[in-house]
Parts: sequence; C-alpha cells; structure tokens
Amino acid sequence: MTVLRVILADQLSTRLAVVAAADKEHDVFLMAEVMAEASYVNHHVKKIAFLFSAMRHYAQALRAAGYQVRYVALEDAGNSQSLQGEILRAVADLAPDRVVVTEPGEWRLREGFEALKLALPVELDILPDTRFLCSHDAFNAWAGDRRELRMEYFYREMRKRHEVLMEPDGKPAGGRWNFDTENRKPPKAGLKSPPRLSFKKDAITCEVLELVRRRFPDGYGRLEPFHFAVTRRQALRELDHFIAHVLPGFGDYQDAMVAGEPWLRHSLLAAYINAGLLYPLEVCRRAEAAYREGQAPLNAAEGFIRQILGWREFVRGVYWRFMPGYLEQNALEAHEPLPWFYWSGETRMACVREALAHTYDHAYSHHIQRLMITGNFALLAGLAPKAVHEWYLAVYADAYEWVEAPNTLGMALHADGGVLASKPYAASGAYIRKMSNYCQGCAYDPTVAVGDRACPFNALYWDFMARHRERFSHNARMPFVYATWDRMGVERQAGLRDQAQHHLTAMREGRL
Ligand code: FAD
Ligand code: DLZ
Ligand code: SF4
Repeated sequence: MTVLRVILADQLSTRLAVVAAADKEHDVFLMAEVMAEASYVNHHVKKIAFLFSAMRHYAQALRAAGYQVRYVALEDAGNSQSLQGEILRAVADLAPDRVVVTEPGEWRLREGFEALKLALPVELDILPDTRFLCSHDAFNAWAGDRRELRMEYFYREMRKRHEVLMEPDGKPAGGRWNFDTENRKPPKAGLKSPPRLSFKKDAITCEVLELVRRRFPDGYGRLEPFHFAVTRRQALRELDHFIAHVLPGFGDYQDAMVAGEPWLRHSLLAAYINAGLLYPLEVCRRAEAAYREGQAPLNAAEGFIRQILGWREFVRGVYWRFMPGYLEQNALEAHEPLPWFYWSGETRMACVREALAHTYDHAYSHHIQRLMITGNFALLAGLAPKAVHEWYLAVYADAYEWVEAPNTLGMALHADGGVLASKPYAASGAYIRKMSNYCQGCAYDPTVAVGDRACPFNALYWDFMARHRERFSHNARMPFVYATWDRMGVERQAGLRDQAQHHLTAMREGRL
C-alpha cells in the first residue's frame, strides 16, 4: 500500500503522524513550492525565502533518512502552482492508495482540501495537527457555552493539563498564576538586545534567495541580509541562545520599545515554532527548567510560557471556533482604507516609522510594536479590519491566518466585538512616550493634543472613545476614560474631534 504524504511549508516537524507513520519503502512525501501560496497576499520576501529554504532543507533531511520525497520547486516544469493541483498531479503520476495531509492552519486551505476529496480517485485523510497542545475538541469543551472566553482561565487549565510551572500540591509555582505586575517596565536608559545569532547562508539558501530575487522583484521587504535559521538544528541553537542569554530579562522588558532595537528581550522563536522547526511544549519546558535551575526569574519564565501555552493556543482555539465568519467581522464599523505608509514606511510619526522599518527590514516587529503602534494606530484611525488583516498576514515571517487573524481582528482592532479581549487596546501618545524613547525623534509632541505639533495618537484616541461611547461606556474596565472626557468640557472636546479629522485628512493625503 502506497501513501502519498503531503507536507506543507509550515509543517516541518518529524513528530506529526504524517511523517512518523511513514513507510520508507512504499510511501512518498509531497512538498511543493507554489505561486498560489506565495502570492495570495503580498508576502514579505524574507518570509518566502525562509519557508522555501526551510522546506528544501527539510526535504533533504527526509531523503538522507531514507524516505522518498517528491519535491516540486517553484520553477520546475509542470508545476501547476497550487497545492491542490500538485496533489492531483502526484496522484496521477504515482497512483497511491491513499493521500494524507495534516490539517492546514488556514480555513481557506482546509476548505480547499475538503473540496479536493471530491476530485480525487483515492481517499484523502486530513489528520489533526498534534503540534498544538489543545485540540479543537478540547478547546470547544473548555469554551462550552461560556458567554465570554478569557485567556487567563484557559491558560490556568493548560498549565494544569500539561503540568507546566506547577508544584506537586497542585498550586502554581510561586503561588500565583500570573506575574504581570512585575513585568511591563518602561525601557531603562541604554536598554539593548543581547547579541543575537545570525546563521550562515549555505548553498540551498543562496539558491532560494536568488530564486526569490528573480521571481518576486517587486515583493515587499528587504531580502538581505538573511539571518534566519532554516533547519531544526539551527532553530534549536536559537532556542538555546534565547534561554541562556535573553529569557532572564523577558518579563521585565516585555512591553518596552527602543529606537533602533528590533529584538530587545523577545525570543524571535514564533517563525520557527509556527513552521514546525520547534515544538511549543519543548520551548515551554526549557523555560521552566531555566527557572527551576535558577537561571531565569519566575516572572520571566512564567511571562514567556503564558505567551505560548496561553495566548498561542487560545488564539488558535478562537480562530477555528469562529471561522469562517471571523474574518468578516467589523464590530466598530471601521472602513478607512489602509494608508500607503504601512507599505512604504513614509510617515512623520517616529513610532510608526520605526515599527514599519523593522517590519520591512526583518519581516519582524515585536508584540508591543504590532499591538500598541501599528495596531493601535489602525484601531484609532478606524482602518478597515480586512485590509489591516491582509497586511499583517503578509509582512511577518511568523504569519499564518490561525494566529494572525485573532491577534489582528480581535486583540488589536476589537473587530470581533470583544470575543478575544474584553476591552480595546487603545492608547494615546502618553503610553508610547512612557514605554519607548521614540517620541524624542518625532516631528510631533506627545504632550500636545491640538495644533501643528500635536501627536496624532492623542486626538485620535479621544475621537475613538467619543465615537464608540455607547459601546464602551458600560465596560467595567473603562469608566475613568469617559469621566475624564466629560470633565474636559464641550469646547475642548470639539477641538479634539476637529484635530482628529485634521489628522485623518493628512493621513489620506499622505502627509501624516
Ligand atoms: P516573544 O515576544 O518572544 O513571545 C514568545 C512566543 O509567544 C512567541 O514566539 C509566540 O509563539 C508566542 N506568542 C506571544 N504572543 C502571542 C500572541 N498574542 N498570539 C500567539 N502567540 C503569541 N504571532 C504569530 O506567531 N504570528 C502572527 O502572524 C502574529 N500576528 C500578530 C498580529 C498582531 C496585530 C499582534 C498584536 C500580534 C501578533 N502575533 C502574531 C503575536 C506576537 O506579536 C508574535 O507572536 C510575536 O511578536 C513574535 O515574536 P517573538 O517570537 O519574538 O515573540
Ligand atoms: C506562506 C506559504 C508560502 C509563502 N508558500 C508556500 C508554498 O509554496 N507551499 C506550501 O505548502 N505552503 C506555503 N505557504 C504556507 C501556506 O500558504 C499556508 O499559510 C499554511 O500551509 C497554513 O498552514
Ligand atoms: Fe508616536 Fe506621537 Fe511619540 Fe511621535 S509623538 S513618536 S507620533 S507617540
């Protein structure tokens, strides 16, 4: 019996059943670089290069281990340029008895595979993606008929279920579930990232970079220097480096932002975990071990583990529970087109310019830049959720819809009406001034709300709150906002709302 075993670009894990159950003699793996996937959004060229290089290295490792691999490169003759087309072609050529694929991380592809079942002469099995620590069934059982889904409670369940940072008596390590009050420090003077690894390009990566340069000449982003890990071995070195040199400061400076410092204390591991080069549980266990061995404080280890065991699994659960409707949501009725500066990086707002420069150069910006700079601006300016979602899906090396969409539509834009987060992450210039040093190099002044030098985040913040008063004034977490607004008086309020319109006009005319 021959089985055709399909491996997608973000499924480069040997522990998946599609791989683990393979028969070296009879089965064939199928991996395909296809234009349909490389161009359905305007992917960053580094993201395409990372995935193609990682795929080619993975295929090489499978062959070296004695497996048969049908690897279709982007420019191979006959490439149909779609995953479904390549499965059909491989079935026609190899006549397998069965096709198996691990469930993809995007609804559109799962639908595509469901439709393909009807066109195939043999059975196609879609297997669960066991890299995740919470299955669809387990998430739905937890969610049940709860009116509100809150990550914190989900996370506690996950800690217990997977016995991470738990004491033998069933209590959380350190006696608390959450050490956030000890995190979120503003950056201290001179805060820098510890030195980071940079992986040498081998012949495979050089060939891929040449391919991407040739086939995506107008693609978004800077292709080189290219420093990504492209094998599991390299990704494990990145993990080792993070645990030893970066994790100890993770909690303290989780929310800090510093000009010219894209990495700070962040792990840079999302691209590797999401592509299958690292396993989420092994990453959590390493962080826990660092704490237990006294190499990292508990606030750092717990804060980091919460992102993976908590947020990462939670957003995936939300995505599959609410798709396909989730992408269409626009609870705040935001319709403003995405301003061009998201692509060009040309804006006078230093904070936005900085986040966009990191994005363009590295296919990366850290969570607070994504949430509180580019996301916050999109929220306050009323940018259309779908356009913002397509931008986030394109520009980061770690972006796939299952994780990007809930973060963008739910966490950043509140477009899901509060499914993912109970209150919008809206902030004025005061927050950015406190948590970064960006304002020092800005054409605007974060302490000014009206006038030529007024920081756009200020008036846009108040305009946003005033626009959505009916929705948010009942939110138990926001009463002080409207009390402050009411104290301002009618004249000040009108001045702020006019100023917000002035910023929006400048944005539309490319002058912001
Ligand atoms: P670290 O800051 O070191 O965090 C550690 C790990 O925790 C990450 O590697 C990641 O696996 C996980 N993690 C942290 N926060 C989240 C979160 N909110 N949701 C899911 N996992 C999380 N993450 C993606 O992996 N892909 C995306 O496409 C993506 N899009 C985002 C879009 C927006 C608007 C926002 C606000 C966040 C998005 N995130 C996304 C979440 C988070 O910003 C990134 O995971 C993180 O910045 C990746 O960098 P890192 O590996 O250095 O993370
Ligand atoms: C993102 C991406 C890109 C750029 N190219 C490919 C590809 O050529 N072949 C492939 O199998 N997958 C690719 N992907 C990932 C998919 O678009 C999709 O995001 C994930 O498989 C979802 O799990
Ligand atoms: Fe951003 Fe406003 Fe500070 Fe400029 S002044 S960097 S726009 S927060």
